[in-house]
Amino acid sequence: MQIAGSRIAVAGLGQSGLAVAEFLLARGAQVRVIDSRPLAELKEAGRAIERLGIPFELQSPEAFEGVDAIVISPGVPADLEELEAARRRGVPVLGEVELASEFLAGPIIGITGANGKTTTTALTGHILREVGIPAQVGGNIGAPVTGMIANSRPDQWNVLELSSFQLETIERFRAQVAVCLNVTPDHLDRHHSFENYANAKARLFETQTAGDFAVLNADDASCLEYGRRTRARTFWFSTTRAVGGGLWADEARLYFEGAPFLEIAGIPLRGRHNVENTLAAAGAAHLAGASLEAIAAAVRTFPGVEHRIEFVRRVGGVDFYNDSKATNVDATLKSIAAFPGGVWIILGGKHKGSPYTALREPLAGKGRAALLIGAAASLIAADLAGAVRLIQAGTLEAAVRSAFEEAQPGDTVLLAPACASFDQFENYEQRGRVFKSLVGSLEEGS
Ligand code: UMA
Repeated sequence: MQIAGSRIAVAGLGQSGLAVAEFLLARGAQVRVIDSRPLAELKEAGRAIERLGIPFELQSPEAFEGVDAIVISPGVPADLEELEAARRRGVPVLGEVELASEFLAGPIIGITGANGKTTTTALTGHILREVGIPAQVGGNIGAPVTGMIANSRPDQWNVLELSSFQLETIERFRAQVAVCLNVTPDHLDRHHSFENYANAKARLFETQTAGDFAVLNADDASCLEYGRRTRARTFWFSTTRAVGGGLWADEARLYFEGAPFLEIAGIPLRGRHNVENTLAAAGAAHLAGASLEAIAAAVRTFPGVEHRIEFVRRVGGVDFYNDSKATNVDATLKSIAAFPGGVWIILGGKHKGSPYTALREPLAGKGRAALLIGAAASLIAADLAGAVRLIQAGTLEAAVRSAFEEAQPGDTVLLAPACASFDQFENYEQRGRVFKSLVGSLEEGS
């Protein structure tokens, strides 16, 4: 893509938009930034573009006129009418990841899935670094791919967590090793249907070529479909059965081609879903050149990921866990499955379109109560009525206080909200930090 001298609009001024604007400016483009929120609300990113002298426009049909190309942030829906109109005028509309991939040096491990992406990405990066294979980690996990270009090198792997929002718009972006963990309903508010959501993730496998690898979950129907759609060689993993040429696990160990290489007790992460994540990370790292023995040693030293079933503190015999990253029902189900019982679960936030009824059965068995917060509280109450005791807490602060007042030694208080955070927080990270600080201020014996 011709950048120097081109007029390029960047839609969405979050982390990605800022990284893209800085990158394009440095390469001589005439950049303009567009956001649906006024500049004053855009905090650091707003101040940064003011410092750089990049013009800003509030989102409107006119703001997208008079440009040669448009680059969109992951949070900006690709089917916005303004973008459709630009396409009709012949103006290319690129996603942030698509733009970045043209300039990113080095091979790519791309990791997607409804749940487990962050843990698997961090674990893959950790393994590669531990075994001495150069790697940098980014994407949906925190650093926009565009922000990784400057540090990229031909001999260094780029381990990227990729969301459906980032994959929906890829055309030439290609991962030498592409991983999918599972596909369960998420982001239906944005993608409108499960089929669209699964098709967005499918792009990761459709852009691969014959020399690449697709690391896929043999227990997941969408992954089986991706295996049919890709030109890459498939490398399967399973937590239910032995798979030829791939990785699998029984209740005690992980195996590759019939030989055990890691005992499950050696994985320092709670829950069966983390066995799945470890299989996928091991597969990707192996395809990037790591030996299974070295992979096993590296897995044992993985410190885990913040906001992912993160142990916060034991107060008065009650354990507090932060799983703020559980932003959909499937992630919350996996979180509950990681505990034996006695769970006070904090649920709620911004509704994402899926029902909560799947939580009834596990909560009837393991839940002491569900403490409901945020905009989705009444929807969740309707879906869970009669299955578990419900406490309308409203805020995270009230939920932590009520749970602590009533929980008995041996119980667990778990923030695993099954919702996005944007109704009450900036993002799931801030929600997790607020939870940890509330838990940090609880006093023993109070
Ligand atoms: N905006 C518009 N017009 C719109 C919609 C949004 O202008 O129609 C603006 C918003 O006002 C806001 C900006 O777009 O100012 C935000 O853009 P963004 O949502 O793309 O935010 P970034 O800060 O660039 O963060 C994105 C990812 N966010 C989303 O996909 C929603 C981050 O993933 C990612 O870490 C970051 O890029 C770096 O790659 C977060 C996330 O929640 C963690 N991801 C979802 C998930 O994991 O479930 C997919």
